Amino acid sequence: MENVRECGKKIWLAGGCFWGVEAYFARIKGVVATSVGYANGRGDSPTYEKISSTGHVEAVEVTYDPDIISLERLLTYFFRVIDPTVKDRQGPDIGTQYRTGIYYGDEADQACIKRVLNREQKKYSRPIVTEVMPLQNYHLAEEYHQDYLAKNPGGYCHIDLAALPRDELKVEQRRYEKPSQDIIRKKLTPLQYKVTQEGYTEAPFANEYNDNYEKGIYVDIVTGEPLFVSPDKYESGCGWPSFTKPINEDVIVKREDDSHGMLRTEVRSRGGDSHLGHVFTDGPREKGGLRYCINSAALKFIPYEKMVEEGYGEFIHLVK
Ligand code: MHO
Repeated sequence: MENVRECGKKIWLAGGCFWGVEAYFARIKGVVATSVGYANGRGDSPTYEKISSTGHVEAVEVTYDPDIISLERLLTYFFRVIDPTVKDRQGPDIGTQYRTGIYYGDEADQACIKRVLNREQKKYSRPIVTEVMPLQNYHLAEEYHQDYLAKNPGGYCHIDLAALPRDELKVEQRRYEKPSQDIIRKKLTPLQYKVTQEGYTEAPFANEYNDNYEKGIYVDIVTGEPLFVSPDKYESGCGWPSFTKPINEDVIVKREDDSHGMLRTEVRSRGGDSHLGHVFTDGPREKGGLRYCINSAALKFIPYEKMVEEGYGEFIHLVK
């Protein structure tokens, strides 16, 4: 077998129009690559126009790191977005190319697939018709179909991309690398620099986002890494933007801080290693009891309407 750690493991999933299915799996933490193609049909040169009669199915090749996400969890998320009881159709799309299927390259995956199918079957009175087969062939689809929804954010999508729990959302650190000190100095205001690079705390109340209750996402001012979303912001009265939680635990780093004669927990960003603020345990009980008290100067706010154009489209469902 291939070295799974280096190359990842692969599974091929068909859940109707592959645009949405690919966008969905591409967002999952532990999924290292995706592509879309035509699987298990006749003939060597399938095209989007021909597959209604060649038996190919629109499929997504999912390459994942099994140390981060198991096949079982991947399949569980797959079943959240398909109707496995209908034949040759998903959403409004009809035809054999829209049948649902799980295609494996490794015989050893069969047991896990069966286990998930048995469990899913209990949710339906009608039989599950999702095909389970070895992958016989897979031809990459035309370039314009690859990452279609990333390239066409408002494009047709038949599945609910929000069916993914937010803790499973991948926020790729390598997209938000920390620039050199030189660049940071040029790009930030003196206050933003002091806060993020030197751990300074800005004045309460008279700061940019304390009173901002617009819909949108808050990102690291230094790297653009997504950190917080507006539905988690609340009025704590402390004078700084207060959130009950970050987008997920991956994007922040917590550190004990005993400066100024207090024992506090500092909150830093992961990619940029910026000082953001502190987290306290006097937050709203019903929302977990935490108050992330964050300096406005460490953040950039991107309003809901601008999220897609600024490259944060994959987080839009967290803001709605
Ligand atoms: N209903 C969609 C299906 C696209 S998918 C790539 C369309 O016709 O655009 O099959």
